[in-house]
Amino acid sequence: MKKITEHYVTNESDYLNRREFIKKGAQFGVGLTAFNALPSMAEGVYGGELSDKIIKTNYGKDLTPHTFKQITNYNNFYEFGTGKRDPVKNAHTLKPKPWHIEASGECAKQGVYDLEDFIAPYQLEERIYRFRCVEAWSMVIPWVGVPLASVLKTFQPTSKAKYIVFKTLVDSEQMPGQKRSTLDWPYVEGLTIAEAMNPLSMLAVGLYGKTLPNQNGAPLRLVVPWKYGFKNIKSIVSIHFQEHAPINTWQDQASREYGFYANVNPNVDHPRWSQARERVIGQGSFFSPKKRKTEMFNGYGDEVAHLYTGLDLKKNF
Ligand SMILES: Nc1nc2c(c(=O)[nH]1)N[C@H]1C(S)=C(S)[C@@H](COP(=O)(O)O)O[C@H]1N2
Ligand SMILES: [Mo]
Repeated sequence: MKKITEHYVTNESDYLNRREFIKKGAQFGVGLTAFNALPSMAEGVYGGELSDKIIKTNYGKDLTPHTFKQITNYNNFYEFGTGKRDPVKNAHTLKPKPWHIEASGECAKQGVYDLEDFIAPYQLEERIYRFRCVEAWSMVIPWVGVPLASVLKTFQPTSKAKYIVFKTLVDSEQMPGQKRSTLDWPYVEGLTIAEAMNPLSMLAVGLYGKTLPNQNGAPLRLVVPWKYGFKNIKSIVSIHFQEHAPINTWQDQASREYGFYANVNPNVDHPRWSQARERVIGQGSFFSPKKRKTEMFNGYGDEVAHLYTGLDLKKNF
């Protein structure tokens, strides 16, 4: 019995059919509540087991990832507070299982999907990517996830769909930071369909081979490594296809400072600070932090520069 409990709780992506799980639970006299009580402890802040069917890729094989501790203790997730340590302290109230994602708008396969069913068709991949926040700090993160392009193929956007728009959960019980109007909830982010189809774009379900810790956006978040961190929307519950460009959360907050594209660019400064260099988290000292030069498109120009030919990147920041 213990074995099955652990199996279900710790294998988020083991594609265990929900009905079969309920059957097994009944067979062993275990109710849903018993199972549901466990994930927040097992996965909670620290990340639970993922399927061992994760393939390694060449993405970032020459990069040295930051430690699990660094990646999970220095976060931006305003649904849990605005301090960098607030998410790790507060995100235990988020319940990443069960989790549903709604697909809507200009696509053939509209509907509400259980996360396990949503992710099941795809091969999980590990990809090590640079991560660059607009606040001029950076890390290297070993994500686990699936190419966003594969997910788009499943949902079949219509010819009218020009943009994909993601939304984060709204639930102030699970996300106590939403009791304050720090941002206009839900957090919203969008990409052009061409950006979403780029092979670099992924939906992450884990990092360091484990399910996403709550503070990193469990159970599903966007990863677009050539863009500033705020594009990488966390804890996604909605994917919507539409014809017109959305107004994204930070763009809405301060349109002079944050644009739609938010491509990492050392030549376009933020109105209040330079973007020429970045502070590498955990390197150097407090008084003398280690800095590196910001790379155009965060180092992913070969893969994405063609998306922006002819576009004035100073105007379209
Ligand atoms: N829903 C939601 N998603 C979000 C944020 C947020 O506050 N809420 N912060 C963004 C910002 S500004 C950054 S830098 C990254 C941080 O991701 P990390 O904490 O996993 O490093 O998440 C992004 N996604
Ligand atoms: Mo950020």
